[in-house]
Amino acid sequence: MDLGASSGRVITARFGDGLDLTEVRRFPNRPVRAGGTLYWDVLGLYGNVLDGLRDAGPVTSVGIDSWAVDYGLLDADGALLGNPVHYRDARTDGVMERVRADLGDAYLYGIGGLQFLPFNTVYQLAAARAGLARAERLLMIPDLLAYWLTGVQGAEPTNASTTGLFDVRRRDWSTELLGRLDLPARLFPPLREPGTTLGTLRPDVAAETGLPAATPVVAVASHDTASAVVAVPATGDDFAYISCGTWSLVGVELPGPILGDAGRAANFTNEAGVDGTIRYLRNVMGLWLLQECLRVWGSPDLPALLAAAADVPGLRSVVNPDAPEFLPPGDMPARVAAFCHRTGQPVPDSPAAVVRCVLDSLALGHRAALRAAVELSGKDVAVIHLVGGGSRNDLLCRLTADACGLPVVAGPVEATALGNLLVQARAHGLVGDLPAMRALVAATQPLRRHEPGGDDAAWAEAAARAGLE
Ligand code: LFR
Repeated sequence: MDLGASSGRVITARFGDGLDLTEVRRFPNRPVRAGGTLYWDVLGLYGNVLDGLRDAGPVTSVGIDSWAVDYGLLDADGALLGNPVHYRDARTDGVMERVRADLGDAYLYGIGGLQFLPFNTVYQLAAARAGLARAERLLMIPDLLAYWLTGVQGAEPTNASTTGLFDVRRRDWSTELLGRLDLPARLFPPLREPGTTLGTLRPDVAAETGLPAATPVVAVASHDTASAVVAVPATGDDFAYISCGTWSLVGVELPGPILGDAGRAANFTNEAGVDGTIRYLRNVMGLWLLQECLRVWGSPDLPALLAAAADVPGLRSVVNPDAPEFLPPGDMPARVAAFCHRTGQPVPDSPAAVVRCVLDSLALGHRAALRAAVELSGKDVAVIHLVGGGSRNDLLCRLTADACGLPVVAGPVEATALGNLLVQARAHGLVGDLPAMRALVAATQPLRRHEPGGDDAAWAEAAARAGLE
C-alpha cells in the first residue's frame, strides 16, 4: 500500500526469477476542506486499503507507506480523536518561527538534523496543543492504518525522523526535545525497524477482506521517500537521487548525519533511512506546482500540454519553486504570473507557457539542491536517478539533466511501492542487502537515460533571476 499526497495504489509483487509487479488498485487522495480546515479523508483512504487487500487476494505479507509528518491522535480506548489535518493547512502559519525563536535553530537541528519546514509534526503539535489533553497516542498516518489492520500501535524510524521530535543520531524519539516542548512522552509509541513484522490482521479485518487472519503486516520504510530511495536503481555509489512526485526530494544517501552549521543554513535534512542510512536532501516544491495548475484549468490533456510546453522557448520566465506562496492549495497559474510580474519577467501568456515556466523552474530547484547536496556532503556524483511519477515526464527529466549538467536515469515510476515491497521481500529472505535490491530494480524495471546538453551560463543566469543563487 503506497499512499501519496495525490493518489494511492495497491501493488502486489511476485519475487522469483525476476520481479513481477501487478497494480491491483489505484485511487485519488482528495483532501477535504471542512469548517475552514484542510483534512485528509483518512477513512476513505482506509476503505481503499481494505478494498485493495480484498482485490489482492492471499499474500505473503502487507506493508504500508505514505507521505510523512501527518498523524492521528487516539484516546485511551484507541479511538481516533478528530480527523487528521493536512500538512498544507494554514494552522501552522507563523508557528515554526515562534518555536525556532524559543528553542534556537542550532539546538533543534543538533538533535533532529531536520530541515525547517513549516508543516513538520513538531510545529503542527505546537499549533494544536489544546487538542492533546485527551490524547493517549500519536500515530503517523501509515502507523494509524497499520493499527486499524492489526490492533498494534507503534512507530517506525524513517517516518518518525520527519517529526522534528526524533534524535537522528540515537535513532529514537528525543526525550530531551519532548521535555523542552512539554509534550507527553506517552504519545510516542515504541519504534519498530523496517523489516520487522508488526502484527497480523484483526479477525474482523480478515473477515472483511477474505484474507487469512495470520497474514503478517510488515513494518516497511513507511515514509514514502525512504521507500523510494530503497528502490533507486543505482549500480554504484556515486549517485544522487530525485524522488519526484508531489514533492521533489533531492539529495544523496549517506552513512550518517551531518548536523553542522552549513547544512542547517542550506536547510538540508537528515532523514533516517533503512539499514542506518541517512537521506541527506532538501525538499523542492515538485509536481505540486503543475498539479495545482491542472486542477485550476479543469484537468486538460496533459500529454498535449507537455508537448506544447516543449515547443515554448526555455528559461523565458522562471520562479523560485520554493517560494512560500506556492505551498498552500490555490490558483497556481495566478501565483506564477504574480511572481513573474513582480520580478520584471514576461508573464506566461498561455497554459503551455505556464507549464514551461513551472518545469524550467523545477529544474532550477533540482539544480540548486543537487549542487548544495554535493558541496555539503563532499560526495562524488556521476549520475542522478530520478524516480517516481516525475520520471514519466520526459521534458522535466531532460531539463533536469541540462540544469544539473549530469545524466539523469529516469525510473522506476513506482519506486516507492517497489521499495516497500523489497523491504518485505527481504524480511522473507527473498532479496539481499541494499545494493542487491537496487541491482534487482536496475535489472528488471524499464529505465530511460537523458544525457545533459545546453548551456550552463543560461541556467546560472535564470537561477539568479528566480532568486535561487
Ligand atoms: C513526499 C513527502 C516528503 C515530505 C512531504 C510531506 O511524499 O513524504 O518526503 O516532506 O511528503 O510529508
